[in-house]
Amino acid sequence: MSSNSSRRMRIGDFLLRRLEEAGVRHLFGVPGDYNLELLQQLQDTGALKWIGTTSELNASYAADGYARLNGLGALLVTNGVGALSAINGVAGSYSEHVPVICICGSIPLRSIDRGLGMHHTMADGSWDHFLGAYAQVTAAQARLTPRNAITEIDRLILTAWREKLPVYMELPSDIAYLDIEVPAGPLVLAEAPSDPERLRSSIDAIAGRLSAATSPAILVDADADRFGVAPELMELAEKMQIPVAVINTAKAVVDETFPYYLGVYNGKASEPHVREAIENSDSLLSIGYRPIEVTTGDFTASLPANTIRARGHSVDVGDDNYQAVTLKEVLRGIIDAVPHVGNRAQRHVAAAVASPHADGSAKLTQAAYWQAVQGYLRPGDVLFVDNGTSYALLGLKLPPNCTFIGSVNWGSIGYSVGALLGALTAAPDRRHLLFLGDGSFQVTAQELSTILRHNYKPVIFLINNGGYTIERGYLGKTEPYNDIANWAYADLPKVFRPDTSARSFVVKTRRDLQNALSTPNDTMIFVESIMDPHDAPAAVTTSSNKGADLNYGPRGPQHRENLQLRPPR
Ligand SMILES: Cc1ncc(C[n+]2csc(CCOP(=O)(O)OP(=O)(O)O)c2C)c(N)n1
Ligand SMILES: [Mg+2]
Repeated sequence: MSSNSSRRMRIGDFLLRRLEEAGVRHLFGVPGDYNLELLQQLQDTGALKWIGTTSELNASYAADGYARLNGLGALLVTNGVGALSAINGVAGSYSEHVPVICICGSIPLRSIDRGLGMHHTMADGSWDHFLGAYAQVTAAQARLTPRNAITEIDRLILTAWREKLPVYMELPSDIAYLDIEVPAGPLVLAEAPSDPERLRSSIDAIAGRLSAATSPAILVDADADRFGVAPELMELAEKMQIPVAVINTAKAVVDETFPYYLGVYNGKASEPHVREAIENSDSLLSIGYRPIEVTTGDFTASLPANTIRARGHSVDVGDDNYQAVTLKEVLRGIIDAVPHVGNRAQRHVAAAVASPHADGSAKLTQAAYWQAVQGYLRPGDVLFVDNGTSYALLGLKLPPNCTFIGSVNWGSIGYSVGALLGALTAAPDRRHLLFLGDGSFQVTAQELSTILRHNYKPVIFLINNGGYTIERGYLGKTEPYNDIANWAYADLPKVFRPDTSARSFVVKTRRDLQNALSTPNDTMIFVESIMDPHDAPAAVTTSSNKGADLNYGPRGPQHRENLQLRPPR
Protein backbone atom coordinates (compact mmCIF):
# COMPACT_ATOMS: atom_id res chain seq x y z
CA MET A 1 0.00 0.00 0.00
CA SER A 2 1.41 3.37 -0.93
CA SER A 3 1.98 5.84 1.86
CA ASN A 4 -0.54 8.34 0.52
CA SER A 5 -3.38 5.86 0.35
CA SER A 6 -6.04 6.12 3.03
CA ARG A 7 -8.49 3.99 4.94
CA ARG A 8 -11.40 4.44 7.31
CA MET A 9 -10.78 4.37 11.00
CA ARG A 10 -12.39 5.56 14.19
CA ILE A 11 -10.77 8.67 15.63
CA GLY A 12 -9.95 6.99 18.94
CA ASP A 13 -8.46 3.96 17.21
CA PHE A 14 -6.41 6.24 14.99
CA LEU A 15 -5.05 8.11 18.03
CA LEU A 16 -4.04 4.83 19.70
CA ARG A 17 -2.50 3.62 16.44
CA ARG A 18 -0.44 6.80 16.10
CA LEU A 19 0.79 6.49 19.69
CA GLU A 20 1.85 2.93 19.02
CA GLU A 21 3.60 3.92 15.80
CA ALA A 22 5.46 6.58 17.80
CA GLY A 23 6.74 3.88 20.15
CA VAL A 24 4.32 4.39 23.04
CA ARG A 25 3.28 0.94 24.27
CA HIS A 26 1.70 1.89 27.61
CA LEU A 27 -0.78 4.50 28.71
CA PHE A 28 -0.93 5.76 32.32
CA GLY A 29 -3.89 7.45 33.91
CA VAL A 30 -7.21 7.34 35.71
CA PRO A 31 -10.54 6.48 34.03
CA GLY A 32 -13.36 9.01 33.94
CA ASP A 33 -16.69 9.13 32.18
CA TYR A 34 -15.22 11.40 29.49
CA ASN A 35 -12.42 8.98 28.60
CA LEU A 36 -13.98 5.54 29.11
CA GLU A 37 -14.90 5.30 25.44
CA LEU A 38 -11.22 5.59 24.47
CA LEU A 39 -10.29 3.09 27.16
CA GLN A 40 -12.81 0.67 25.65
CA GLN A 41 -11.18 1.12 22.25
CA LEU A 42 -7.80 0.42 23.86
CA GLN A 43 -9.26 -2.68 25.46
CA ASP A 44 -10.97 -3.91 22.26
CA THR A 45 -8.00 -3.39 19.97
CA GLY A 46 -5.28 -4.32 22.46
CA ALA A 47 -3.38 -1.40 20.99
CA LEU A 48 -1.64 -0.20 24.14
CA LYS A 49 -1.38 -1.56 27.64
CA TRP A 50 -3.31 0.41 30.24
CA ILE A 51 -1.49 1.13 33.51
CA GLY A 52 -4.08 2.57 35.85
CA THR A 53 -2.57 4.80 38.56
CA THR A 54 -3.94 5.97 41.88
CA SER A 55 -3.95 9.63 40.83
CA GLU A 56 -3.44 11.73 37.72
CA LEU A 57 -0.49 13.46 39.38
CA ASN A 58 1.21 10.11 39.66
CA ALA A 59 0.21 9.26 36.09
CA SER A 60 1.96 12.43 34.92
CA TYR A 61 5.08 11.47 36.86
CA ALA A 62 4.87 7.92 35.48
CA ALA A 63 4.53 9.12 31.90
CA ASP A 64 7.58 11.32 32.49
CA GLY A 65 9.64 8.45 33.93
CA TYR A 66 8.52 6.23 31.06
CA ALA A 67 9.47 8.85 28.48
CA ARG A 68 12.93 9.27 30.01
CA LEU A 69 13.72 5.66 29.09
CA ASN A 70 11.41 5.19 26.11
CA GLY A 71 11.76 8.51 24.29
CA LEU A 72 8.04 9.33 24.51
CA GLY A 73 5.32 8.77 27.12
CA ALA A 74 1.58 9.33 27.41
CA LEU A 75 -1.16 9.66 30.00
CA LEU A 76 -4.95 9.73 29.85
CA VAL A 77 -6.99 11.91 32.21
CA THR A 78 -10.53 13.20 32.43
CA ASN A 79 -11.86 16.71 31.92
CA GLY A 80 -10.82 19.41 34.39
CA VAL A 81 -10.36 17.41 37.58
CA GLY A 82 -7.98 14.94 36.02
CA ALA A 83 -6.24 17.46 33.80
CA LEU A 84 -5.53 19.84 36.67
CA SER A 85 -4.37 17.02 38.97
CA ALA A 86 -1.81 16.14 36.32
CA ILE A 87 -0.69 19.66 35.49
CA ASN A 88 2.12 19.84 38.07
CA GLY A 89 3.74 16.76 36.59
CA VAL A 90 3.27 17.92 33.01
CA ALA A 91 4.80 21.28 33.92
CA GLY A 92 7.70 19.32 35.36
CA SER A 93 8.10 17.54 32.03
CA TYR A 94 8.24 20.96 30.40
CA SER A 95 10.87 22.17 32.85
CA GLU A 96 12.90 18.99 32.48
CA HIS A 97 12.46 18.69 28.68
CA VAL A 98 10.62 15.39 28.62
CA PRO A 99 8.23 14.55 25.76
CA VAL A 100 4.90 13.52 27.26
CA ILE A 101 1.50 13.46 25.57
CA CYS A 102 -1.31 14.35 27.95
CA ILE A 103 -4.63 13.18 26.50
CA CYS A 104 -7.74 14.49 28.19
CA GLY A 105 -11.08 12.88 27.56
CA SER A 106 -13.12 16.06 27.50
CA ILE A 107 -16.74 17.14 27.41
CA PRO A 108 -18.63 16.12 24.26
CA LEU A 109 -18.69 18.50 21.29
CA ARG A 110 -22.46 18.21 21.51
CA SER A 111 -22.37 20.07 24.84
CA ILE A 112 -20.15 22.79 23.44
CA ASP A 113 -22.42 23.17 20.37
CA ARG A 114 -25.55 23.41 22.48
CA GLY A 115 -24.05 25.29 25.43
CA LEU A 116 -24.99 22.55 27.88
CA GLY A 117 -23.59 22.78 31.40
CA MET A 118 -21.54 19.70 32.33
CA HIS A 119 -19.81 18.28 35.41
CA HIS A 120 -16.02 18.67 35.77
CA THR A 121 -16.32 22.20 34.39
CA MET A 122 -16.70 25.64 35.96
CA ALA A 123 -20.43 25.42 35.16
CA ASP A 124 -20.14 28.87 33.63
CA GLY A 125 -20.81 27.95 30.02
CA SER A 126 -17.10 27.94 29.18
CA TRP A 127 -14.96 25.05 28.01
CA ASP A 128 -11.55 26.49 27.27
CA HIS A 129 -10.16 26.96 30.80
CA PHE A 130 -8.08 23.80 30.79
CA LEU A 131 -6.72 24.27 27.28
CA GLY A 132 -5.69 27.71 28.50
CA ALA A 133 -4.03 26.34 31.61
CA TYR A 134 -2.13 23.77 29.58
CA ALA A 135 -1.05 26.42 27.09
CA GLN A 136 1.27 27.62 29.89
CA VAL A 137 2.98 24.26 30.40
CA THR A 138 3.03 22.53 27.01
CA ALA A 139 4.60 23.14 23.62
CA ALA A 140 1.32 22.58 21.75
CA GLN A 141 -2.35 22.02 22.56
CA ALA A 142 -5.48 21.15 20.60
CA ARG A 143 -9.05 20.07 20.99
CA LEU A 144 -9.71 17.36 18.44
CA THR A 145 -12.63 17.52 16.05
CA PRO A 146 -13.51 15.14 13.22
CA ARG A 147 -12.00 17.71 10.81
CA ASN A 148 -8.70 18.34 12.53
CA ALA A 149 -8.06 14.96 14.18
CA ILE A 150 -5.60 13.67 11.58
CA THR A 151 -3.48 16.79 11.36
CA GLU A 152 -3.64 17.65 15.07
CA ILE A 153 -2.83 14.16 16.34
CA ASP A 154 0.23 14.01 14.13
CA ARG A 155 1.24 17.61 14.88
CA LEU A 156 1.07 17.10 18.64
CA ILE A 157 2.92 13.79 18.70
CA LEU A 158 5.62 15.11 16.38
CA THR A 159 5.96 18.36 18.34
CA ALA A 160 6.45 16.48 21.61
CA TRP A 161 9.05 14.23 20.04
CA ARG A 162 10.92 16.96 18.16
CA GLU A 163 10.93 19.58 20.91
CA LYS A 164 11.33 17.09 23.80
CA LEU A 165 8.44 18.86 25.53
CA PRO A 166 4.95 17.85 26.65
CA VAL A 167 1.77 18.48 24.63
CA TYR A 168 -1.92 18.49 25.57
CA MET A 169 -4.74 17.01 23.54
CA GLU A 170 -8.47 17.11 24.30
CA LEU A 171 -10.50 14.28 22.86
CA PRO A 172 -14.21 15.19 23.18
CA SER A 173 -16.02 12.09 24.37
CA ASP A 174 -18.51 11.93 21.51
CA ILE A 175 -16.04 11.70 18.61
CA ALA A 176 -13.78 8.74 19.50
CA TYR A 177 -16.20 6.33 17.75
CA LEU A 178 -16.66 8.40 14.58
CA ASP A 179 -15.09 7.17 11.36
CA ILE A 180 -12.72 9.39 9.44
CA GLU A 181 -10.42 8.89 6.47
CA VAL A 182 -6.91 8.41 7.81
CA PRO A 183 -3.53 7.91 6.14
CA ALA A 184 -2.63 4.25 5.71
CA GLY A 185 1.09 4.80 6.21
CA PRO A 186 2.71 4.94 9.65
CA LEU A 187 3.75 8.07 11.49
CA VAL A 188 7.46 8.50 11.06
CA LEU A 189 9.37 10.17 13.87
CA ALA A 190 12.16 11.96 12.11
CA GLU A 191 13.99 15.22 12.44
CA ALA A 192 13.92 17.46 9.41
CA PRO A 193 17.47 17.38 8.00
CA SER A 194 19.60 20.45 8.70
CA ASP A 195 19.97 23.29 6.24
CA PRO A 196 23.13 22.15 4.37
CA GLU A 197 24.94 25.49 4.38
CA ARG A 198 24.11 26.28 8.03
CA LEU A 199 25.20 22.81 9.02
CA ARG A 200 28.50 23.04 7.15
CA SER A 201 29.23 26.54 8.44
CA SER A 202 28.47 25.68 12.06
CA ILE A 203 30.58 22.53 11.87
CA ASP A 204 33.47 24.48 10.33
CA ALA A 205 33.23 27.14 13.03
CA ILE A 206 33.14 24.69 15.94
CA ALA A 207 35.65 22.21 14.55
CA GLY A 208 37.99 25.10 13.79
CA ARG A 209 37.83 26.35 17.35
CA LEU A 210 38.20 22.93 18.93
CA SER A 211 41.15 22.07 16.69
CA ALA A 212 42.96 25.31 17.49
CA ALA A 213 42.34 25.09 21.22
CA THR A 214 44.92 23.93 23.73
CA SER A 215 42.45 23.25 26.53
CA PRO A 216 39.08 22.40 24.98
CA ALA A 217 36.35 21.02 27.22
CA ILE A 218 32.72 19.90 26.96
CA LEU A 219 29.96 20.77 29.43
CA VAL A 220 26.80 18.68 29.27
CA ASP A 221 23.25 19.41 30.41
CA ALA A 222 20.18 17.17 30.21
CA ASP A 223 19.38 17.91 26.57
CA ALA A 224 22.35 15.76 25.58
CA ASP A 225 20.29 12.87 26.90
CA ARG A 226 16.96 14.06 25.54
CA PHE A 227 18.38 14.50 22.03
CA GLY A 228 20.31 11.23 22.32
CA VAL A 229 23.79 12.60 21.62
CA ALA A 230 25.80 11.19 24.53
CA PRO A 231 27.49 8.64 22.19
CA GLU A 232 28.55 11.43 19.81
CA LEU A 233 29.90 13.54 22.68
CA MET A 234 31.95 10.64 23.95
CA GLU A 235 33.21 9.86 20.46
CA LEU A 236 34.28 13.48 20.01
CA ALA A 237 35.90 13.55 23.44
CA GLU A 238 37.78 10.36 22.69
CA LYS A 239 38.97 11.47 19.26
CA MET A 240 40.39 14.75 20.58
CA GLN A 241 41.06 13.74 24.19
CA ILE A 242 38.68 16.42 25.44
CA PRO A 243 37.56 16.30 29.10
CA VAL A 244 33.77 16.24 29.64
CA ALA A 245 31.88 17.54 32.67
CA VAL A 246 28.15 17.41 33.34
CA ILE A 247 25.90 19.53 35.52
CA ASN A 248 23.64 17.90 38.09
CA THR A 249 20.66 17.76 35.74
CA ALA A 250 22.78 15.56 33.45
CA LYS A 251 24.15 13.17 36.08
CA ALA A 252 25.16 9.88 34.39
CA VAL A 253 24.38 11.14 30.88
CA VAL A 254 28.08 10.64 30.24
CA ASP A 255 29.38 7.34 31.52
CA GLU A 256 31.24 8.16 34.73
CA THR A 257 33.87 5.53 34.05
CA PHE A 258 34.64 7.07 30.64
CA PRO A 259 38.34 8.03 30.65
CA TYR A 260 37.61 11.64 29.66
CA TYR A 261 34.83 12.12 32.20
CA LEU A 262 35.76 14.89 34.63
CA GLY A 263 32.89 15.03 37.11
CA VAL A 264 30.06 17.39 37.98
CA TYR A 265 30.53 21.10 37.35
CA ASN A 266 28.68 23.22 39.91
CA GLY A 267 30.52 26.55 40.08
CA LYS A 268 32.50 27.01 43.28
CA ALA A 269 30.92 23.86 44.69
CA SER A 270 32.77 21.75 42.07
CA GLU A 271 35.85 19.69 42.69
CA PRO A 272 38.83 21.94 41.84
CA HIS A 273 40.00 19.97 38.80
CA VAL A 274 36.52 20.14 37.25
CA ARG A 275 36.24 23.84 37.86
CA GLU A 276 39.68 24.47 36.46
CA ALA A 277 39.03 22.52 33.27
CA ILE A 278 35.69 24.21 32.55
CA GLU A 279 36.40 27.79 33.58
CA ASN A 280 39.88 27.97 32.06
CA SER A 281 39.05 26.17 28.85
CA ASP A 282 40.02 28.16 25.76
CA SER A 283 37.25 26.44 23.82
CA LEU A 284 34.30 25.20 25.84
CA LEU A 285 31.50 23.41 24.01
CA SER A 286 28.31 23.47 26.09
CA ILE A 287 25.33 21.30 25.26
CA GLY A 288 21.85 22.56 26.17
CA TYR A 289 23.18 24.50 29.17
CA ARG A 290 20.31 25.90 31.30
CA PRO A 291 21.84 27.11 34.55
CA ILE A 292 19.83 27.63 37.75
CA GLU A 293 20.99 28.34 41.31
CA VAL A 294 21.28 24.68 42.34
CA THR A 295 23.33 23.69 39.28
CA THR A 296 25.74 26.63 39.44
CA GLY A 297 26.87 26.54 43.07
CA ASP A 298 24.49 29.47 43.65
CA PHE A 299 25.50 31.42 40.56
CA THR A 300 29.21 31.00 41.07
CA ALA A 301 29.52 29.20 37.74
CA SER A 302 31.56 31.19 35.28
CA LEU A 303 31.82 29.86 31.75
CA PRO A 304 34.42 31.36 29.41
CA ALA A 305 33.07 34.28 27.36
CA ASN A 306 33.71 32.42 24.12
CA THR A 307 31.72 29.31 25.13
CA ILE A 308 30.08 27.58 22.18
CA ARG A 309 26.42 27.00 23.01
CA ALA A 310 24.85 24.08 21.19
CA ARG A 311 21.18 23.27 21.67
CA GLY A 312 18.74 20.79 20.19
CA HIS A 313 18.11 22.84 17.08
CA SER A 314 20.50 25.78 17.09
CA VAL A 315 24.09 26.71 17.82
CA ASP A 316 25.75 29.92 19.04
CA VAL A 317 29.41 30.35 18.12
CA GLY A 318 30.89 33.77 18.77
CA ASP A 319 28.69 36.31 17.04
CA ASP A 320 27.03 33.74 14.85
CA ASN A 321 23.79 31.97 15.51
CA TYR A 322 22.95 28.96 13.39
CA GLN A 323 19.33 27.90 12.95
CA ALA A 324 17.86 24.92 11.12
CA VAL A 325 20.55 22.55 12.35
CA THR A 326 20.09 19.45 14.49
CA LEU A 327 22.42 18.69 17.37
CA LYS A 328 23.14 15.17 16.18
CA GLU A 329 24.14 16.25 12.69
CA VAL A 330 26.28 19.07 14.04
CA LEU A 331 28.15 16.72 16.37
CA ARG A 332 28.58 14.02 13.71
CA GLY A 333 30.00 16.64 11.38
CA ILE A 334 32.42 17.91 14.04
CA ILE A 335 33.63 14.38 14.76
CA ASP A 336 34.44 13.90 11.08
CA ALA A 337 36.09 17.31 10.73
CA VAL A 338 38.46 17.35 13.71
CA PRO A 339 41.86 15.66 13.80
CA HIS A 340 42.81 12.79 16.07
CA VAL A 341 44.65 14.05 19.13
CA GLY A 342 46.80 11.49 20.91
CA ASN A 343 49.04 13.52 23.14
CA ARG A 344 47.00 15.95 25.18
CA ALA A 345 48.18 16.18 28.77
CA GLN A 346 45.94 13.97 30.87
CA ARG A 347 44.21 15.36 33.88
CA HIS A 348 44.25 13.47 37.08
CA VAL A 349 40.96 12.65 38.63
CA ALA A 350 41.05 12.44 42.39
CA ALA A 351 40.79 8.87 43.60
CA ALA A 352 37.81 7.98 45.74
CA VAL A 353 38.50 8.50 49.40
CA ALA A 354 39.06 5.31 51.34
CA SER A 355 36.17 4.57 53.63
CA PRO A 356 36.79 4.56 57.36
CA HIS A 357 35.65 1.39 59.03
CA ALA A 358 32.97 2.17 61.54
CA ASP A 359 31.42 0.10 64.26
CA GLY A 360 28.62 -2.00 62.74
CA SER A 361 26.35 -1.59 65.72
CA ALA A 362 26.61 2.20 65.81
CA LYS A 363 23.58 4.26 64.87
CA LEU A 364 23.28 4.71 61.12
CA THR A 365 24.50 8.07 59.85
CA GLN A 366 24.04 9.71 56.48
CA ALA A 367 27.78 9.36 55.87
CA ALA A 368 27.74 5.61 56.48
CA TYR A 369 24.52 5.24 54.51
CA TRP A 370 25.82 6.80 51.29
CA GLN A 371 29.06 4.92 51.59
CA ALA A 372 27.12 1.65 51.74
CA VAL A 373 24.92 2.73 48.83
CA GLN A 374 28.04 3.46 46.78
CA GLY A 375 29.10 -0.15 47.20
CA TYR A 376 25.65 -1.44 46.27
CA LEU A 377 25.46 0.24 42.84
CA ARG A 378 25.85 -1.98 39.79
CA PRO A 379 26.39 -1.30 36.10
CA GLY A 380 23.11 -0.68 34.31
CA ASP A 381 21.12 0.43 37.37
CA VAL A 382 18.36 3.01 36.95
CA LEU A 383 18.67 5.46 39.86
CA PHE A 384 15.91 7.77 41.06
CA VAL A 385 16.43 10.68 43.40
CA ASP A 386 13.77 12.84 45.00
CA ASN A 387 14.24 16.22 46.67
CA GLY A 388 15.91 16.05 50.06
CA THR A 389 19.04 14.68 51.64
CA SER A 390 18.90 11.90 49.04
CA TYR A 391 20.48 14.42 46.70
CA ALA A 392 23.68 13.00 48.21
CA LEU A 393 23.44 10.38 45.48
CA LEU A 394 24.56 13.08 43.05
CA GLY A 395 27.94 12.92 44.79
CA LEU A 396 28.47 9.20 44.24
CA LYS A 397 30.47 7.72 41.41
CA LEU A 398 28.17 5.68 39.21
CA PRO A 399 29.14 2.46 37.45
CA PRO A 400 28.85 2.23 33.64
CA ASN A 401 25.50 2.34 31.85
CA CYS A 402 23.53 3.69 34.79
CA THR A 403 20.61 6.02 34.17
CA PHE A 404 19.84 8.83 36.58
CA ILE A 405 16.23 10.01 36.85
CA GLY A 406 15.65 13.12 38.88
CA SER A 407 13.90 16.44 38.69
CA VAL A 408 16.60 18.91 39.62
CA ASN A 409 15.02 21.90 37.86
CA TRP A 410 11.37 21.33 38.74
CA GLY A 411 11.92 19.57 42.06
CA SER A 412 8.39 18.48 42.95
CA ILE A 413 8.55 16.16 45.96
CA GLY A 414 7.03 12.74 45.34
CA TYR A 415 7.93 12.80 41.64
CA SER A 416 10.29 9.88 41.99
CA VAL A 417 7.67 7.33 43.08
CA GLY A 418 5.52 7.94 40.00
CA ALA A 419 8.60 8.14 37.79
CA LEU A 420 9.71 4.79 39.19
CA LEU A 421 6.46 3.16 38.07
CA GLY A 422 6.87 4.64 34.60
CA ALA A 423 10.50 3.65 34.20
CA LEU A 424 9.84 0.12 35.52
CA THR A 425 7.13 -0.19 32.88
CA ALA A 426 9.49 0.99 30.14
CA ALA A 427 12.43 -1.17 31.23
CA PRO A 428 11.29 -3.94 33.58
CA ASP A 429 14.48 -5.95 33.11
CA ARG A 430 16.81 -3.32 34.53
CA ARG A 431 17.45 -2.91 38.26
CA HIS A 432 15.73 0.22 39.59
CA LEU A 433 16.84 1.89 42.83
CA LEU A 434 14.78 4.68 44.36
CA PHE A 435 16.28 7.09 46.91
CA LEU A 436 13.90 9.37 48.76
CA GLY A 437 12.90 10.84 52.08
CA ASP A 438 9.85 10.25 54.24
CA GLY A 439 8.43 13.67 53.34
CA SER A 440 8.65 13.12 49.60
CA PHE A 441 7.26 9.62 49.92
CA GLN A 442 4.18 10.78 51.80
CA VAL A 443 3.07 12.79 48.76
CA THR A 444 2.83 9.87 46.33
CA ALA A 445 3.21 6.75 48.50
CA GLN A 446 0.04 5.09 47.26
CA GLU A 447 1.62 4.52 43.83
CA LEU A 448 3.64 1.82 45.52
CA SER A 449 0.49 -0.26 45.18
CA THR A 450 0.63 -0.06 41.37
CA ILE A 451 4.30 -1.01 41.41
CA LEU A 452 3.44 -4.06 43.54
CA ARG A 453 0.37 -4.87 41.44
CA HIS A 454 2.58 -5.31 38.37
CA ASN A 455 5.12 -7.44 40.22
CA TYR A 456 7.93 -4.99 39.67
CA LYS A 457 11.05 -5.49 41.76
CA PRO A 458 12.67 -2.16 42.57
CA VAL A 459 14.72 -1.42 45.65
CA ILE A 460 13.29 1.48 47.61
CA PHE A 461 15.66 3.32 49.93
CA LEU A 462 13.60 5.52 52.22
CA ILE A 463 15.20 7.79 54.80
CA ASN A 464 12.96 8.16 57.83
CA ASN A 465 14.23 11.28 59.59
CA GLY A 466 10.92 12.54 60.90
CA GLY A 467 10.37 15.29 58.37
CA TYR A 468 11.80 17.74 55.92
CA THR A 469 15.49 17.78 56.79
CA ILE A 470 16.62 19.59 53.63
CA GLU A 471 14.15 22.36 54.52
CA ARG A 472 15.61 22.61 58.03
CA GLY A 473 18.77 23.81 56.26
CA TYR A 474 16.80 26.74 54.85
CA LEU A 475 14.77 27.53 57.92
CA GLY A 476 13.14 25.89 60.90
CA LYS A 477 15.86 23.61 62.24
CA THR A 478 13.59 22.42 65.03
CA GLU A 479 10.31 24.06 64.05
CA PRO A 480 7.18 21.87 63.96
CA TYR A 481 6.35 22.88 60.39
CA ASN A 482 9.23 20.68 59.26
CA ASP A 483 8.02 17.68 61.26
CA ILE A 484 5.77 15.03 59.71
CA ALA A 485 3.73 12.13 61.04
CA ASN A 486 5.67 8.93 61.50
CA TRP A 487 4.42 6.03 59.38
CA ALA A 488 5.26 2.35 59.57
CA TYR A 489 6.81 2.76 56.11
CA ALA A 490 8.27 -0.71 55.83
CA ASP A 491 4.82 -2.22 56.46
CA LEU A 492 3.33 -0.52 53.43
CA PRO A 493 4.14 -3.17 50.81
CA LYS A 494 2.00 -5.56 52.85
CA VAL A 495 -0.76 -2.96 53.19
CA PHE A 496 -0.77 -2.21 49.47
CA ARG A 497 -0.53 -5.84 48.46
CA PRO A 498 -1.44 -8.31 51.18
CA ASP A 499 0.05 -11.29 49.31
CA THR A 500 3.28 -9.47 48.51
CA SER A 501 6.63 -11.22 48.57
CA ALA A 502 8.39 -7.87 49.09
CA ARG A 503 11.15 -7.89 51.68
CA SER A 504 11.00 -5.01 54.10
CA PHE A 505 13.71 -3.82 56.46
CA VAL A 506 13.76 -1.23 59.21
CA VAL A 507 17.38 -0.24 59.44
CA LYS A 508 18.89 1.45 62.48
CA THR A 509 22.56 0.48 62.31
CA ARG A 510 25.21 -0.02 59.70
CA ARG A 511 24.94 -3.76 60.25
CA ASP A 512 21.17 -3.68 59.65
CA LEU A 513 21.82 -1.88 56.40
CA GLN A 514 24.43 -4.41 55.27
CA ASN A 515 21.93 -7.14 56.02
CA ALA A 516 19.26 -5.47 53.87
CA LEU A 517 21.75 -4.91 51.06
CA SER A 518 22.72 -8.55 50.91
CA THR A 519 19.19 -9.57 49.89
CA PRO A 520 18.72 -10.87 46.32
CA ASN A 521 16.79 -8.65 43.88
CA ASP A 522 14.15 -11.25 43.07
CA THR A 523 11.35 -9.26 44.65
CA MET A 524 10.71 -5.70 45.82
CA ILE A 525 13.06 -4.64 48.59
CA PHE A 526 11.94 -1.84 50.85
CA VAL A 527 14.65 -0.39 53.07
CA GLU A 528 13.46 2.11 55.67
CA SER A 529 16.48 3.69 57.33
CA ILE A 530 15.97 5.58 60.55
CA MET A 531 18.21 8.61 60.80
CA ASP A 532 18.58 11.72 62.89
CA PRO A 533 16.53 14.73 61.69
CA HIS A 534 19.64 16.88 61.99
CA ASP A 535 21.97 14.55 60.15
CA ALA A 536 22.45 15.76 56.59
CA PRO A 537 25.23 15.61 54.00
CA ALA A 538 27.24 18.85 54.18
CA ALA A 539 26.70 19.52 50.47
CA VAL A 540 22.94 19.52 51.03
CA THR A 541 22.94 21.80 54.10
CA THR A 542 25.43 24.19 52.55
CA SER A 543 23.26 24.50 49.47
CA SER A 544 20.11 24.98 51.60
CA ASN A 545 21.85 27.65 53.70
CA LYS A 546 22.83 29.54 50.55
CA GLY A 547 19.33 29.09 49.18
CA ALA A 548 17.93 30.76 52.30
CA ASP A 549 20.16 33.79 51.80
CA LEU A 550 19.00 34.03 48.20
CA ASN A 551 15.33 33.47 49.02
CA TYR A 552 14.88 35.62 52.13
CA GLY A 553 17.57 38.27 51.65
CA PRO A 554 19.80 39.87 54.26
CA ARG A 555 16.85 40.78 56.52
CA GLY A 556 15.45 37.25 56.49
CA PRO A 557 14.91 35.10 59.59
CA GLN A 558 17.64 32.60 58.69
CA HIS A 559 20.18 34.63 60.65
CA ARG A 560 18.39 34.15 63.94
CA GLU A 561 20.04 31.94 66.53
CA ASN A 562 19.66 28.22 65.85
CA LEU A 563 16.88 28.59 63.29
CA GLN A 564 18.84 26.90 60.52
CA LEU A 565 20.47 23.48 60.26
CA ARG A 566 24.12 24.12 59.32
CA PRO A 567 26.92 21.76 58.31
CA PRO A 568 28.99 20.57 61.28
CA ARG A 569 32.05 22.75 61.80
C1 LIG B 1 5.37 19.66 45.62
C2 LIG B 1 6.42 20.23 46.52
N1 LIG B 1 6.03 20.76 47.69
C3 LIG B 1 6.95 21.26 48.54
C4 LIG B 1 8.28 21.26 48.21
C5 LIG B 1 9.32 21.83 49.16
N2 LIG B 1 10.22 20.78 49.62
C6 LIG B 1 11.41 20.56 49.04
S1 LIG B 1 12.27 19.36 49.78
C7 LIG B 1 11.07 19.11 50.93
C8 LIG B 1 11.24 18.13 52.03
C9 LIG B 1 11.72 16.79 51.61
O1 LIG B 1 11.76 16.02 52.77
P1 LIG B 1 12.18 14.52 52.71
O2 LIG B 1 11.67 13.92 51.48
O3 LIG B 1 11.80 13.87 53.98
O4 LIG B 1 13.76 14.61 52.55
P2 LIG B 1 14.88 14.76 53.67
O5 LIG B 1 15.60 16.07 53.37
O6 LIG B 1 14.23 14.77 55.01
O7 LIG B 1 15.80 13.60 53.48
C10 LIG B 1 10.00 19.96 50.70
C11 LIG B 1 8.78 20.01 51.53
C12 LIG B 1 8.62 20.71 46.96
N3 LIG B 1 9.87 20.67 46.52
N4 LIG B 1 7.67 20.18 46.16
MG1 LIG C 1 12.80 13.42 55.67
